[in-house]
This record gives sequence, C-alpha cells and structure tokens, in this order.
Amino acid sequence: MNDLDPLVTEARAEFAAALTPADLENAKARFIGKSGRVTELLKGLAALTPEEKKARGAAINQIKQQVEGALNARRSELAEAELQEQLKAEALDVTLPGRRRGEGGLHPVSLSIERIEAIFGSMGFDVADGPEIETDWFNFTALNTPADHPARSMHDTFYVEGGHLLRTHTSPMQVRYAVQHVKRHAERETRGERVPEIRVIAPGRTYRVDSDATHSPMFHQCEGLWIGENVSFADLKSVLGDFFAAFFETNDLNIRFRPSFFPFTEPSAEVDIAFASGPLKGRWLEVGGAGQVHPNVVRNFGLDAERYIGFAFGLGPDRLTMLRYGVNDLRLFFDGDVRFLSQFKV
Ligand code: FA5
Repeated sequence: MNDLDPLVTEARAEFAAALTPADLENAKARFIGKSGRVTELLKGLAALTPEEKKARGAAINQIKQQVEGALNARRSELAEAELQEQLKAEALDVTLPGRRRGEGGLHPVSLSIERIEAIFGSMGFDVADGPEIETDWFNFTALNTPADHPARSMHDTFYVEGGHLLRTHTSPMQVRYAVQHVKRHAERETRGERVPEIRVIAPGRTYRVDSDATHSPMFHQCEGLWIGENVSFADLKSVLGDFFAAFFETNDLNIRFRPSFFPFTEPSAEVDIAFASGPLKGRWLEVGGAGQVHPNVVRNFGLDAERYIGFAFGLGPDRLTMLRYGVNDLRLFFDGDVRFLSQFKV
C-alpha cells in the first residue's frame, strides 16, 4: 500500500461508472490523458532529486500500469456488452413460422365465368371473345336497333372519340362471330349446302351509364347464340334450364320467361329465376334477356333468314355470382376490397 493506491481505486470506480465507450474515454483523460492526474504526477518528478525520482517514478509507473489495465478491462467489458446488445436486437427466433407470400385468387365473377364456359362447353358451345370498344354498326344497327332507340342515347351509352362507343351488351358478338362463321363456310352456302350450326357463347365486360345495388357502370354479360335450321324457343328454354341447374347445382329452381322486347329478337323474354328453397326462396331476380333471333339480324349474319333460325340470350354473370354467393350489393365486386374478395378464394 502506498499513497498512490487510492488513485487506482478512484480510476477503477470511474471506469466502472462509465456506461459507454465515450464516457470511458473521458474518464481515461482524467487519469492518463495529457493533463490527467497520473500524467501530472509524472510531470512532478522533474522537481525531485535523482534518487527520489527513481523510487517515485517506479511507483507512479506501477499505478499508471494498473490504471491502464483497469481501463482495458473496462473497454473489453463495454465492447462485450455492446455485442450482446446487438445480438439480442438481431436475434432470430427460428421457431417462429415463416412469413408466407400473400396468395392471390380468381375474382368471384371470373370464377362464375369459368363455370359458365365449362357448362356451355359441355353442351357443345364454342367460346368467343371480342372488342369492348365497338362501332355503332355492331352494337346497334346490325342488331336491328333503330336510330331513335333510347339505348342509343347519351344517358345510356358511353361514347368515345371517333364515333365509337363502349359496348352496352355482348350482343355485337352475335354478329361478329356469325359473320366469320358464314365466311368460313361460304362455299357450302353457294353450293346450297347447309352451313354448320352456330353454337357459341361470348362472355365479357360491358358498359352502361347505370349505378345502383344491382347495376354497375361496368358489368359482365355472357352472350349465347345457337343458329341452325330448326332451333326453337323450346330449345332455348331447355338449354337455359339445364344451364341454371348445373350452375347452381340444384333442380330446386324456378325459371320464368317474362315477355319483353329487344329489337334483335322476336319473340323476346326477360329471364328471371327464383329458388324454391334457401334464404332467397321465392324472390325473382332478372338474370338475362333472350329470344328467337330476328330475321333482319339473321340476314346481317349473311344467312338466309327463311332457312336459318335460332335463339340468342344475354346472361348477367355478376347477378349469377350474387345469387350463388348470397351477395346483396353488386358494387362490392368492383370496389377492389381484398377483405371482401379473399372470401371467394378457392
Ligand atoms: C341485353 O343487354 C340484351 N343484349 C340481352 C339479350 C341478348 C336479349 C340476346 C336477347 C338476345 P338487358 O339489358 O336486359 O339485355 O341485360 C341483360 C342482363 O345483363 C340483365 O338481365 C342483367 O342480368 C345484366 N345487366 C344489365 N345491366 C346491368 C348493370 N348495369 N349491371 C349489372 N348487370 C346488368
């Protein structure tokens, strides 16, 4: 024990009190920095005799070494603590389940359209696709719609630049598909042979100036067309009857053909369905329009209207989807809310 020992004790206490490397460096400066207490003691040696210097110098150096030893020990402690802190912060809990990538799914209306295609496919219907921006000819004129028909007004139809419009129904696909079909079989027609039957559906997006719980400005339709030499309204009823039974997987269903008017069919009907049981029991909902294709339209297909006859229909896949899943507002399908849409994931 000498008079310098308390200095070492003090240094140890100050180093221990330093909680960060910066605090420790400050504490170090107070003892062995340029004007630190140990350094000052060394400077004081100058005033001593050579004899005294030797003994005192050795003692001071000894405590200097002890202070440096304490400093290094504390440095290691702080570095170790910092490392532990970092490891803790970056710790991986390997027992946690992995994060899954969000899985998408088909939109409920797309699921319905897939079902519609599969069911009509099994009845021998081809599937066709066509433009959503249409000409006045295909959307109206070729479908026997007169110039003053209210559907042609700006209140009902979205017109786009260049005299085009957003198709208001999928019926223009009747004409587009039939004209191509007739062209493909033109030689038979000139030889007086029978043109093969036209049997096609054309699902897709359609647009109208319309918005409420059962009407959306963008909605879907699925056109159907069956033309042959002897295709009757009775065939229409049985095809749609079979379709609805397959689509809703039930025979507990009433179908009503309500007399109506479309310029392109004669006679025409609105098609309503009502379930005979379940939560929607007894409520009629219109799901489409249909009828025997008007002879003027058959002529616009390029066919002999005396020889060829058949039916067309336009179903609303959005309404069918509402019924299938019990959704009461059509607009929910198009709001893009993932919480709503993810319920239909299959
Ligand atoms: C038509 O659009 C005719 N082209 C259907 C047709 C085709 C008749 C072939 C004869 C022969 P309508 O305007 O009734 O008809 O529409 C048919 C179906 O589309 C409606 O029953 C309904 O299910 C659906 N629909 C019509 N407007 C909307 C809308 N704004 N939102 C959602 N669905 C609609």
